[in-house]
Amino acid sequence: MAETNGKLRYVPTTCPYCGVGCGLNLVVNDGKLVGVEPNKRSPINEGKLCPKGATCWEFVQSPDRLTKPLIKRNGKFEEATWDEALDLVASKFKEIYEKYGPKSLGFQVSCRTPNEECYIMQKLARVAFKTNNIDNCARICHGPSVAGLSLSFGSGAATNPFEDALNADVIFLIGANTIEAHPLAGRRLVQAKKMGKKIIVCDPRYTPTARLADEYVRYNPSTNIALINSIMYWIIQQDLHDKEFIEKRTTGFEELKKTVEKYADVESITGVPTERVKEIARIYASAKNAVIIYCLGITELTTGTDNVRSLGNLAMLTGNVGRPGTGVNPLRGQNNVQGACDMGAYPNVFSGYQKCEDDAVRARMEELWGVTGLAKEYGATLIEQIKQCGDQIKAMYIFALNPVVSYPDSNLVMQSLEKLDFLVVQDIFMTETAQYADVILPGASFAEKDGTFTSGERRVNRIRKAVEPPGDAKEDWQIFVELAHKLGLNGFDFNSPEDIWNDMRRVTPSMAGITYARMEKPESVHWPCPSEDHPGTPILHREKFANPDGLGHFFGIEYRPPAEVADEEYPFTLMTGRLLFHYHTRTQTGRAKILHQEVPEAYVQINTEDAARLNILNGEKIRLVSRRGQAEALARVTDEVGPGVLMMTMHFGGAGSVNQLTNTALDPLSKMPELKHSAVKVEKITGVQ
Ligand SMILES: Nc1nc2c(c(=O)[nH]1)N[C@H]1C(S)=C(S)[C@@H](COP(=O)(O)OP(=O)(O)OC[C@H]3O[C@@H](n4cnc5c(=O)[nH]c(N)nc54)[C@H](O)[C@@H]3O)O[C@H]1N2
Ligand SMILES: Nc1nc2c(c(=O)[nH]1)N[C@H]1C(S)=C(S)[C@@H](COP(=O)(O)OP(=O)(O)OC[C@H]3O[C@@H](n4cnc5c(=O)[nH]c(N)nc54)[C@H](O)[C@@H]3O)O[C@H]1N2
Ligand code: SF4
Ligand SMILES: [Mo]
Repeated sequence: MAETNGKLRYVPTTCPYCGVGCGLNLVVNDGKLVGVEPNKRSPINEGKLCPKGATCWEFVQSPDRLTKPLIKRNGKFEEATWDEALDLVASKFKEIYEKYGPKSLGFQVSCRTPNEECYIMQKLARVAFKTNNIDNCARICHGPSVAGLSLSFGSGAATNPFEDALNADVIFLIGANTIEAHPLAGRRLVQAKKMGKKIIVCDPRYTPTARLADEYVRYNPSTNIALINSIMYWIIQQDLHDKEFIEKRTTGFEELKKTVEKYADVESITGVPTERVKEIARIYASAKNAVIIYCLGITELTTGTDNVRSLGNLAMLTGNVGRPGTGVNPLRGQNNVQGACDMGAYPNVFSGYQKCEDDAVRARMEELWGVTGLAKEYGATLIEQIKQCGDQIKAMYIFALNPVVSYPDSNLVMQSLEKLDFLVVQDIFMTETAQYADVILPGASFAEKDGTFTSGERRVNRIRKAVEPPGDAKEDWQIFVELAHKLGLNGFDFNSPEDIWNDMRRVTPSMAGITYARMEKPESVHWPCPSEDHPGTPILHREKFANPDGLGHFFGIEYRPPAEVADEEYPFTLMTGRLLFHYHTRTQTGRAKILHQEVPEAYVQINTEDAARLNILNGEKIRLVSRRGQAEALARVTDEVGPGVLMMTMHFGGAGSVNQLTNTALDPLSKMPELKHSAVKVEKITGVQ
């Protein structure tokens, strides 16, 4: 904690980083943040925080926060008044809309910012410009979870709360490095282990989470479907499937059974011997209660939606849905990625997943919002918007995202942004992406505004204003209100985030019962919550699934290889991911001293045999080259990845930016790019370093 005059104020709020949603108090002294303390009353983190949560106040006070609107003139940013900046944004967007129509605009919504801001941005885009070109970064995160779980269970959200893992006998983790990426959910795994629960971890990499496992299964990257199908084959073979559950609550079992018959032996694809698959099948299926927890190792592939549906199959096959200690749980990544989707920052749904294509839904929204002509058809997704820049899309509004570092194929992203007639970036820092903007709007950080974040367990948590934004920076919701007024829109007379929340509740049946007053309790409320006397719904699908027929749907799903596989020229498989101390593009964690010092530079894990063969030493800087670009990183020589496999950090920009290498090939169902799999070659960097 920084120095203080002893008169401290404690403001309860929610961590701005990951989707666990830990409760913390911001400590304020003399109008400035001086530290944080964990909220002991929060049932989520029970008085604990991870290193990111514990330092989340530091970036707020960084001297290089954006403090004034900036307009680019003759290639240089110049300070401007809010009126100048917003007049320009309003007139440019109007002009382009009138000239080229609704599909010429792209709106990219953050998952870092409160529900209220996601809601108002999508409302503004839909009402003012009659477009569905609205998407959020769930597209490159848990888009396949939304798509896959919706198809299997009728709802795209996690089925059970984090702490419910303690009620399971077996915890099946796949493609999730929870100890580093969701540390306070990881704490539940440590507790479960102490209670004698069995933990299975399937990951191509031996991660800090894998170290917790009773059963660790290493398999070849991106062969998830082959592995899961084989596990299901051996469950059925060993007669361990739940016939009563299948009969009463599901449909499509015969199709599944027929498909998995081809997957008795998958060693040639996955690298896992059949006896081992049989054993894992027995352990998972014999549990009274077993929960599946997964993350990006499942979703960030061109098979993302199929991978998720395969996990749905596995849970239903063993009757592990709808009770404590069971379910299929995507660990939602960003602090408000669940919320951004719930709020309708999506190209085919309004808030609460009400479908735009449904005439009755649109008619109701038009009536409630007092407008006409809302768009019906599916809009362009995040990466599709990038690909359409300069062609179909002429202007773009990027709200609290850093695509130049975080989207696949950075060179393509930069070229695309350059092709736009007009780009607005609304951020709290001058990012790699903001450099491409025509107008930069300075927003406010989580500590400088009120609102709500919805965590990965569908719990809606309050954030509260502790300090004022720096300089002329404005709370982001206010920027949207003012822009709406400049555009002459009705229905945007909001005086507070709570006003916006109430407007959202009015149009969203599944959230209607969650008031700000109810969120005063540290445990808050889980949606669905249709009325104020409804207790909320921590566990989904108890009696029936959310599909229209009330049943869970099995799908027969075939294994498909990734879009780009290693070959003679690019012989390594590159996976990408996170480490404990950094968050995404480091605009925030890079400004927390301790976190920066822990890992100041990009690194890549390479297997000991490969390193020896290529004469690469631990700690040496090496170059990775793909068909799209190149990046440099320090080599970490290790057996945590197998031969032929590399794992590089995703957090660094510039020369160490992994997305210079990654592939934009998309999952056909969810449009997720293949961030977790591309083919690269490794080069030594010669000369003095
Ligand atoms: N410290 C920190 N925490 C974060 C974030 C952060 O940036 N930093 N970001 C947050 C966000 S938005 C998200 S979405 C989550 C992500 O959380 P995670 O998904 O848990 O994290 P990742 O490191 O991206 O990837 C998880 C694992 O996928 C594995 N993997 C890669 N390919 C495959 C495969 O084909 N099959 C399987 N089974 N596994 C594979 C990798 O080895 C890696 O261990 O983390 C959240 N929490
Ligand atoms: N290769 C590879 N690439 C990946 C991934 C991977 O695993 N591998 N993971 C993907 C995933 S899961 C995700 S979620 C994305 C994340 O990608 P991004 O969301 O683009 O990454 P962030 O760094 O979180 O960007 C958030 C931006 O919002 C700003 N910001 C934060 N809070 C506020 C606020 O309150 N107001 C305003 N105005 N601005 C704010 C920050 O300064 C920052 O610039 O990256 C994806 N990219
Ligand atoms: S686990 Fe996630 S929500 Fe909790 S303190 Fe760490 S980053 Fe924040
Ligand atoms: Mo994410």
